[in-house]
Amino acid sequence: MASGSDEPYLSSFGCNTALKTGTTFGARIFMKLERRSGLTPEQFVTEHIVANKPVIISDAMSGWEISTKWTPEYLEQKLGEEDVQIYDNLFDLQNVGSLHDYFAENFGRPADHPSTEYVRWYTKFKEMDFAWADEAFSMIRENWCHPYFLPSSDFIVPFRSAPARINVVDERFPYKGLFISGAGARTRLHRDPWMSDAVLCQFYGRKSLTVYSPDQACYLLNGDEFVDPQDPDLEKFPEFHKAIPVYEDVLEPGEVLYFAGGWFHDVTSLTDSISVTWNFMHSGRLSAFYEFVKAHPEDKQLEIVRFFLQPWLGERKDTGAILELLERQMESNTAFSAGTR
Ligand SMILES: O=C(O)CCC(=O)C(=O)O
Ligand SMILES: [Fe+2]
Repeated sequence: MASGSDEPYLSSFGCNTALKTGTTFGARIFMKLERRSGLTPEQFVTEHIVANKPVIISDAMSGWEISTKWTPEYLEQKLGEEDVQIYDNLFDLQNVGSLHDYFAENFGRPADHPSTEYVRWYTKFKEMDFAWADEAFSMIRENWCHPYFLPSSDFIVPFRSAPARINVVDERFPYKGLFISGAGARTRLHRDPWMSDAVLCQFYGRKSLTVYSPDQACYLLNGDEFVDPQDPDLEKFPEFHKAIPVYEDVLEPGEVLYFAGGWFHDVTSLTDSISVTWNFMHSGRLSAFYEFVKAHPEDKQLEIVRFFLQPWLGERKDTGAILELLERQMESNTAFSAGTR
């Protein structure tokens, strides 16, 4: 059921519009994200993935025991001894240490000493031994489900030959991770790699969200670098004052957020927080994905695409191999043929 505002995204504030030069906008107009419930996977694909429209699904965790199985105490008891990946406020790995030590140093801090370290404990996405979260996810697999609104087939990344279905609880997805953050810890403004879509399940605590539409890239990016909206370097980002977030909202426990590919987001933990996230590329966005790969053949994060498509790419490591697979997929508009395996 649709709820919240149905107004357009204010995309007229994008880079290529008459409003861009020195316009005084007056009151800043933000919207709450649309909140929906009872959404079928077919509706989700058409109205959000293909339409490239972010949304919060407010009933996605009904029936999950989030108030007992997703608390710091529960995770401490189950996973406290495990080593986790600790990041800064973007995606630079800082350290590997025990989850127990992270909780001790970063949860329950006084308000005037916010946390700055962020546990992003990913499942394997590269061929190397590391403190991956695969084992941890298997230890808590009974405490959640593949969200009911999310399709379980027709993904391009991770790919499965039709009619196989894929389940996020038991299988790897790109950047699938447990996100654990003390109050104040933040994920600075960014958009997710290779235009992929992301899901963020909020189990414990609250997060504030600031979301900009893809057409504001010219105000928010300088090369590969993202502006920090809370401390903008105006020499590097001289047009930042023209950028206007489309949505400002707070994600509450029990809610699931869908970040549509290419949307910029800045996320701050308002309280101690526990979330699970993962990314994907669904066939509903195949042509946008193809155009991205073609335009950015050297993009470092395509390494992760290669990891997930490896059985279909064989020994080839070049981006041309990915493009050929996508072309075949677009021609047949069905799953990659079994013969390519
Ligand atoms: O929850 C956060 O801190 C950031 C989440 C995010 O960037 C994502 O899921 O793509
Ligand atoms: Fe993100």
